[in-house]
Amino acid sequence: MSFLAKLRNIYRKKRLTVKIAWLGLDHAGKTTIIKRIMTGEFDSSTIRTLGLNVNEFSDADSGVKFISWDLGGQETFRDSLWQSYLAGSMGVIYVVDSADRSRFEEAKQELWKYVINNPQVDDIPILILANKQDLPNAASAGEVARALDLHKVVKQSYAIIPTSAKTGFNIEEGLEWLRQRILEKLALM
Ligand SMILES: Nc1nc2c(ncn2[C@@H]2O[C@H](COP(=O)(O)OP(=O)(O)O)[C@@H](O)[C@H]2O)c(=O)[nH]1
Ligand SMILES: [Mg+2]
Repeated sequence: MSFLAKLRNIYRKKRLTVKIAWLGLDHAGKTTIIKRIMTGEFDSSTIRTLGLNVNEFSDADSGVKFISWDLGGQETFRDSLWQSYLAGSMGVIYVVDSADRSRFEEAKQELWKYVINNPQVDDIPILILANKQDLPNAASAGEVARALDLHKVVKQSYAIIPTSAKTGFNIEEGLEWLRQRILEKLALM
């Protein structure tokens, strides 16, 4: 069963919208992965562009809302809409282009600035996707983890997994980790 189908049960029982924030540099693969997850239920009318780099995707059937934000090349993080969205999110998914080593440093800076060192994200689980594994020069998830300094993360619960939005490799498996964290959270609510 797919990620959305599994979350549908939560929505039917609790009428609770599950919000998930997708972050990463532009071109990492966020939109492609979201479309893949929403295949069959996805059409362009479900995308709302909230700002220059922000898109929202909703699935009425499962009550799942994804908001996707391109990081990089922006000086401020003052967008109050975005801050409140992050605060109400049950998970953060950070997508990295594993084949673009020239932007690993930038990906690390943005991850630490907007996610790991952001007080709004202190108790939100973080799933990092080392995407584009189908490309021959892609760095392994271990290499991406080292480049992002993940061993220094202490506050949050996180996981990093290799994926390919192109082939679909590991996407449902990776999201399963996040779904388990969400279920644990809901059990406490
Ligand atoms: N080879 C390969 N290309 C990918 C993968 N994921 C995304 N892309 C491509 O990378 C480009 C940027 O993807 P997009 O989803 O728009 O990135 P976003 O800016 O993070 O939303 C597009 O040309 C995608 O087709 C992947 O896993 N493998
Ligand atoms: Mg996009």
